[in-house]
Amino acid sequence: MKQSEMLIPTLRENPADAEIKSHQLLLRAGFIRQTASGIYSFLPLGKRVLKKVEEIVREEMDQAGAHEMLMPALQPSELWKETGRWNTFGPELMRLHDRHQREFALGATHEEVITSLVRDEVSSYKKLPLVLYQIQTKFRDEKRPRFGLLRGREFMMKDAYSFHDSYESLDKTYEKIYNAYSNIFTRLGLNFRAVIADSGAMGGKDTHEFMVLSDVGEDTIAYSDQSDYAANIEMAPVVTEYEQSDEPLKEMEKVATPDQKTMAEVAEYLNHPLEKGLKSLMFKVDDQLVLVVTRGDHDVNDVKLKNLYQASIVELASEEETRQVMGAGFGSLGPINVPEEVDVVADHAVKYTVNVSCGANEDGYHYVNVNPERDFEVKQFADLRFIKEGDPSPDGKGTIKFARGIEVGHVFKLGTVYSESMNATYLDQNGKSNPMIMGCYGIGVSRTLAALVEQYHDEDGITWPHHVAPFQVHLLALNVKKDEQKNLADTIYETLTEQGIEVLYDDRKERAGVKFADSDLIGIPLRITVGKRAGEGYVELKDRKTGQQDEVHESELSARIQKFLNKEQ
Ligand code: 9G3
Repeated sequence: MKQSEMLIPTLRENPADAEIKSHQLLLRAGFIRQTASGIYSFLPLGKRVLKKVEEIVREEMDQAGAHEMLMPALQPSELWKETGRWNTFGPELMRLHDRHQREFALGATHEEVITSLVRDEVSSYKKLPLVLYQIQTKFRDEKRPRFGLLRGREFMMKDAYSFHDSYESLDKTYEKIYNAYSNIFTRLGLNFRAVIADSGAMGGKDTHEFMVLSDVGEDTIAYSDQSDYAANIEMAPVVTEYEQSDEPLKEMEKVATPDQKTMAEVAEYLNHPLEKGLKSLMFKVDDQLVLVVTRGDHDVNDVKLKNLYQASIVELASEEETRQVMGAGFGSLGPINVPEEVDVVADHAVKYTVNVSCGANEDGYHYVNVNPERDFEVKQFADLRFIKEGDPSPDGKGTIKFARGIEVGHVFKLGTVYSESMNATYLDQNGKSNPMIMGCYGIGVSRTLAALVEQYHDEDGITWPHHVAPFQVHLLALNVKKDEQKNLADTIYETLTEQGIEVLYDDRKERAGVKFADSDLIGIPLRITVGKRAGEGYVELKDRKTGQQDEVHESELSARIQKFLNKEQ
């Protein structure tokens, strides 16, 4: 391809609103342009990379026995009403009316569409298992789109769905696709971990997320320093064995704590460490008010709270709602004398506290020397806190450390959640009707592209891994006005193209400095520079990743390039 014919609008500077490297570099190297907040155009270079990532996904999904199809982005609301998700999803689900005023969703995912299709077309166990996938645009109206392709409102996803007549069959497919994902992210050269995840609103049981390790990742991974245990912090169980303190119980006392609001302020004022205080937060769990009590040095894990109540929505109650029912504001809440309509639940660690402080449910007052069981009741103790670095690993081996991750894949064992609500059944060999057992499996394809740039860049620009680079070779003619340079570069371009090598030919009338800077930004793995020594047939080869460069005569060029392309990353 000749750059003089293409659209590759490179930028010298980082655009103001681009905060992370992948967002900055994809804009500066002319791979994407923003059309609206969270909505992007893929320019030719970006589209070529997207296609290569998709091809690797396709190869591995086909290998795993999945069959590609394509579903519509426009989804009739009726299907989402069958599963009840038309109402459980809020403004994030983009909706519109057609010319007849009928309601539609723009597809955020396709469980409803695929299940209604399979319900209509499959009715016998003989047709199962069935594994279908698509690579298609998804729409999710994120409240705060940010970080370029990492969190967009329109993005490319590979989503697969499997249908089974037994959980053994589901397990087999799940494992095949889990392995296909490992192959995909390995072939892409990504530093990833498969972590145990929380199935959240999807119901079902097993689920894993594929995380690319990155400091800009929004997810936190809790992993063991002595085993391959790794889990999304949202669900990582706490297995700490708290020791029973033998400190004698003291008389409970009410003390004034004027204007002391936060845990830290109260602990400071009452002169005790954080863990000798109780933190009480008021949540709305669906329509139930729940006061969640943790030790002062722990944080409430709202996902664990949600799972404890099997709730759809969990959010912090507002201060006025809290004051109305508790008679006090956020800084003075506690588990003593709580009105009936409020559930009080506590993290396991609270059971082992002795002589601690807690809010008195009266502004500006706290109790000290409070002891669980003696001074307050809880509806139940449960694992309700986030795991912390240094906690014992849930698999019993080593201790927990944290890492940030970008979620690029997520696989779920759904079970019959969707097939029951949509009545997608099959007849088994005894002629009995059963709900199909399902799995679903996603990869954020455009997000994966951004994750690649996060992992593969240096101070000069992107350093694409060979298999996904937009081109294999970048050919620069430094001065196209000089015949010997232009003729040699033209010849090299034709020869390599004939050999099936993908060449981006910078044939523009630009200064050498501009060509070098653009080439470093765009990040094609191998650069050929035709310059001053073109007359003698010598060109310069440069490896974009290592920076190594040397002079090569045009007669050896093809051999050197083949050697470079065959070299494993
Ligand atoms: C929605 C909106 C956002 C959503 C969903 C639905 C996430 C939703 C979970 C999944 C599960 C799997 C198939 C591929 C792999 C992931 N965000 N999820 O269902 F309406 Cl607005 O998408 N789907």
